[in-house]
Amino acid sequence: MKMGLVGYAGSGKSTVFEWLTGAKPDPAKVQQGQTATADVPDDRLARVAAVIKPKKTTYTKVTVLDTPGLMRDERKDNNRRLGVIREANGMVVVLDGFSRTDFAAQLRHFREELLFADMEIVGNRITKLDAQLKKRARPAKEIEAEEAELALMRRINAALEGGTPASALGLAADEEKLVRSFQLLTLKPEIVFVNRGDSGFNDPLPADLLALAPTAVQAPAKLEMELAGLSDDDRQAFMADLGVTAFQRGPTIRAMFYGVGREVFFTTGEDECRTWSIPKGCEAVEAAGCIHQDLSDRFVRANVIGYDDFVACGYSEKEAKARGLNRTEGKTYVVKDADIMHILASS
Ligand SMILES: Nc1nc2c(ncn2[C@@H]2O[C@H](COP(=O)(O)OP(=O)(O)OP(=O)(O)O)[C@@H](O)[C@H]2O)c(=O)[nH]1
Ligand SMILES: [Mg+2]
Repeated sequence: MKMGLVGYAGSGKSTVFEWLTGAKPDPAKVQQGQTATADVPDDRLARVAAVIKPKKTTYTKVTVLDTPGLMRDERKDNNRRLGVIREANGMVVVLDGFSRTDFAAQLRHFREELLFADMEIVGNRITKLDAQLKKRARPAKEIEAEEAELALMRRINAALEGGTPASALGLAADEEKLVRSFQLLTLKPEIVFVNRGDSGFNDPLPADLLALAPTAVQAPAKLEMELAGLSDDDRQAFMADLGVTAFQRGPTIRAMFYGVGREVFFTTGEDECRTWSIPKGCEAVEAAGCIHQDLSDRFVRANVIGYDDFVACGYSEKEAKARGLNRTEGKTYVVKDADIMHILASS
């Protein structure tokens, strides 16, 4: 699960990168992008582990990608800069909330950059397909496939030109497959993060921003890093002074993770308790593949306990079994967030 931090130059992406991952970005590697990971905190897993006391507790991670910022006045290089996030599964749009107050305008402009970048890619593809279709004496099947792709590309292009992201077209599964290799930016799930300064972080986000991005979140990234570096006593005093009631780093990582359509399931045992990242609403056989491809290929069934049932049974599998709350599910079972799963595979 890779999330790209994107935004205009100086909006604080590299600061947010360090805040989230604890890793300092290397200024020499800014142009090609750099990654580090962060655990996705989960109180539910912490509670499970506190009772089961496994040898190891493992939180699923997100990989965070720092990218070069876009230029406001010199757009020429922006498509290359945006290219760095094409391989990411989702993006975090970092808005400057410490030196500017025009959050909605920043987001609107940034989304236009995404539209322009996709239009260039789709436009190039249309030109290429047009040229290819002029060549004669080829198998009818090949021509048919190219015509279908061309029609789809024209539809996407018309949407982009009208200011509509490709994600709003509701592409069918086969259409999405057809365009997957182009890694269109406006198809990527997005979450908006307002990088606040030393004040204003307790204010609600403005309505015009929420109208554009209802799941937007905010935090004072730099301030939290500075506070984290203080002694306990100093930290408490400064937090009280500044009005920081709780650190937002953990909730922000969770918002990023859930905001782009991920969920988790749990595996539990004396050796290890852990969360596994899955796409929201996936089937048991796909979830099994998130642990290991083999488990998916040789999937037989899954034993599942819903998280609330597990809690009601005192985090005991035995008790869940005794109460008939340990269900046997097949390949197509739709996994719920925080399900406790044991996957059985054939040997
Ligand atoms: N006061 C304040 N300054 C910040 C904050 N976040 C970043 N800055 C400052 O803003 C400047 C740019 O921050 P970066 O994190 O390097 O921004 P960036 O988005 O990575 O910039 P590019 O890589 O050039 O696109 C630095 O001088 C930071 O110290 C913040 O929350 N508060
Ligand atoms: Mg940077």
